[in-house]
Amino acid sequence: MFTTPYPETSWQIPWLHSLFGNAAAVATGVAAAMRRKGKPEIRVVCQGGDGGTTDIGFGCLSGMFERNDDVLYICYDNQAYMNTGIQRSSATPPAARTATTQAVGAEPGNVFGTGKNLPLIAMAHNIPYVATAGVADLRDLEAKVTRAMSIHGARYIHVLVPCPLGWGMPSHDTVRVGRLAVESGFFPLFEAEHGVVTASTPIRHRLPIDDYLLAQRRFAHLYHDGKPVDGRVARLQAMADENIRRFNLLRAEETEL
Ligand SMILES: Cc1ncc(C[n+]2csc(CCOP(=O)(O)OP(=O)(O)O)c2C)c(N)n1
Ligand SMILES: [Mg+2]
Repeated sequence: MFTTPYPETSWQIPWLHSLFGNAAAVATGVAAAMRRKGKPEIRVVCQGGDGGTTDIGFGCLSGMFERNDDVLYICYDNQAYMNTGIQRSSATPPAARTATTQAVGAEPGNVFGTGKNLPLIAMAHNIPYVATAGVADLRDLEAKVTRAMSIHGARYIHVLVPCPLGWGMPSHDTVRVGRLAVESGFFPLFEAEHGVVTASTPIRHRLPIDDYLLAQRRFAHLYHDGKPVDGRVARLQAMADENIRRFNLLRAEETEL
């Protein structure tokens, strides 16, 4: 919405807004209309936040994947419903403080063992292309969009986008924190085709999860005087370690996956 405040638009191509819940279905319809009009060369890109993608529009998106509709769907994941006031989404990581997962009670912040991993769910639909990307390496993002646009059928790119207000960090740290998410292993960068991982970006300088968590006030309740207050930091570290193992992120050189 911020790119198109009436009567202006920053898009120099045709665009339309859908409802929150039906973005993927609307994109499917546009692609079908273009096909029917004999203009299959017109490509359709659909964009949504993590709330719109992982929760509210999830059913329509799964349908779009399942039918292998010719649409590239891009999710900008800032890990909560940010423009309505930082409510938890199913992309909010464990322990994170949001307006609806306050840092109080027996398990402060977002509950462990909840949420969903949309890139892996997209892969489970066996669609032609799935990728994750971040804001710290724009060449990587560009290459993945270019690759996605060279393919037909349902494609999905999941971009981790730090939210200074929601994550509790200065705006000028956006790229740094985005890089820490990747270099700690907490957010793996990879590509997959037809459900199989085909590439992943190795971590150049592996960093402890503390570097990522301590940079954000949404995780401040996990530490006292810079030291973890309980075992939850270790659980988050274990999640990063599991990503590193699963996506082979610490290899010395490129190897076949
Ligand atoms: C069906 C529906 N439910 C709820 C809303 C209210 N709403 C508007 S924006 C928003 C949050 C969006 O979160 P996300 O998709 O993650 O985007 P962000 O603001 O974080 O970029 C919500 C809940 C709505 N517009 N439509
Ligand atoms: Mg969001």
